[in-house]
Amino acid sequence: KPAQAATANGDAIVHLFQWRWESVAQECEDVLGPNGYGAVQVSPPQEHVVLPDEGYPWWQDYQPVSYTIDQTRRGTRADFVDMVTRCRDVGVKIYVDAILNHMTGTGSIDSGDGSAGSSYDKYSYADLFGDGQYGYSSQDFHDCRSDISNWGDPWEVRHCELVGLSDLKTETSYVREMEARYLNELISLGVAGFRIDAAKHMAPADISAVRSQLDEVPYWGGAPYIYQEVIADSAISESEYTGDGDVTEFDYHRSVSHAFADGNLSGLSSLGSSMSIGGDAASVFVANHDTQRSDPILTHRNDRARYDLAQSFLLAHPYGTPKVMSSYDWSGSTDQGPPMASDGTTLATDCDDSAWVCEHRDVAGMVGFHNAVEGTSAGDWHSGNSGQLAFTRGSSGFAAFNATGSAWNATFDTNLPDGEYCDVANGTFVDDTCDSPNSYEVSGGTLTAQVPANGALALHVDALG
Ligand code: LAG
Ligand code: CA
Repeated sequence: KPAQAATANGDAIVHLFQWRWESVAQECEDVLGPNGYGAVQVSPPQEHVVLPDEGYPWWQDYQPVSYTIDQTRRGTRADFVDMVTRCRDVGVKIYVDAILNHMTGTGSIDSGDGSAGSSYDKYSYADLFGDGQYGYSSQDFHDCRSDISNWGDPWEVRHCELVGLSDLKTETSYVREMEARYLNELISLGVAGFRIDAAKHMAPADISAVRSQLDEVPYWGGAPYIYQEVIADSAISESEYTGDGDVTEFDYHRSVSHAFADGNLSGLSSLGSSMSIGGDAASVFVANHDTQRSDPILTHRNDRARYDLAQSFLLAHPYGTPKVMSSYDWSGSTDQGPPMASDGTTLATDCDDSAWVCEHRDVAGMVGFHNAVEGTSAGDWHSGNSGQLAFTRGSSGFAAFNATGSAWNATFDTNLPDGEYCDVANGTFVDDTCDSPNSYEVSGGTLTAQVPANGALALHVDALG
């Protein structure tokens, strides 16, 4: 076991959607590690279909061709390994978006060569690991070879095809073994967790069976962190999956997004208790790569200030494990891929280029808040009007949110020890340096301040001075 050079940061995740591996590594060193982000969710690292006729859409990456961890549009295996190591060395874990439910679909291309050169067709994949030893053939896919039509029937949701994608027979020991092999190879490269894509479309027992075959994470130790993509409805609930890890809580996404979009924060003080699972099992977010396209409530595109405010709230509130979105922008169709070269491979991220939104940087200071207040509950709720809300996190932090068009001038009872605090809602606090335009004096626990219009204020005990 290597010497532990870095200690792990907290639990906050950032989804660097579609970033190249080398850009993720650089961001870990420059921004994520120093600000306390705990992990990056990276886009799928397995060989995928390549769809030039459809303009190399982002979603080609959700159609796996093999479990080869090489030659995706985001880089090579060596780039991937280098990223895991460089992020680890600054305390940041890598979580992989793992596609276990399906392989490819019938789009413009239903057979051909994948990004690493393996040939495939919809129900046949000759070489899953690039060693000529294992494949999938027709018998490894469910017999219901048509789209899910009755979403009220859990059997259909799990055994028929999701948007025409060939549906793996995940109840068989062979498929489970292949999937565990893939995940264990990622673990051997240092990957510390998995988002289970389309978990709702797999029986919980199938996920359990794969999970039980997983190795311990090297370096950090322990089992990999698992969070499962389940858009719960009346047929399938989050609680069916909590035995295997965290579960996405879409009610949280809807409640928080609507509250900040509408400028009505009054319901947020009872947020945790209105969810169907406990915060310790919930994976929470304001937007994800699907909702920002197919069902946008509040995104970087419609109201950047309110969206940033909502992502700050996500990091300030105690419910769930927060996942911050970091997007690239699109001008036309929601299918549009990330900034790319003419062969469809992704370009390095440049946060100064507006094509890459990099909104995780806007809330970087709030990650330190999230880490500093860990273990405390939210209390002392205070509101000016319905668009304004403030709360304490024990005696470790105080945050105020103003989703109105005018500044909120108030005197607050913070519970904080007396001192001069850096306002991490408007800047960062790294290496004892406050890089924020504002700092505030707390005296006798009291703070007199102006919370900016469509803005926030946040103080915590690890950012004094
Ligand atoms: C997910 N979570 O459970 C991902 O978050 C979501 O982004 C994935 O859909 C989905 N599950 C499958 O992994 C994405 C796009 C789909 C796309 C699919 C496969 O949102 O639109 O489907 O990835 O690439 C596309 C076409 C469909 C076509 C299908 C098969 O849009 O029209 O039927 O490919 O060819
Ligand atoms: Ca399925």
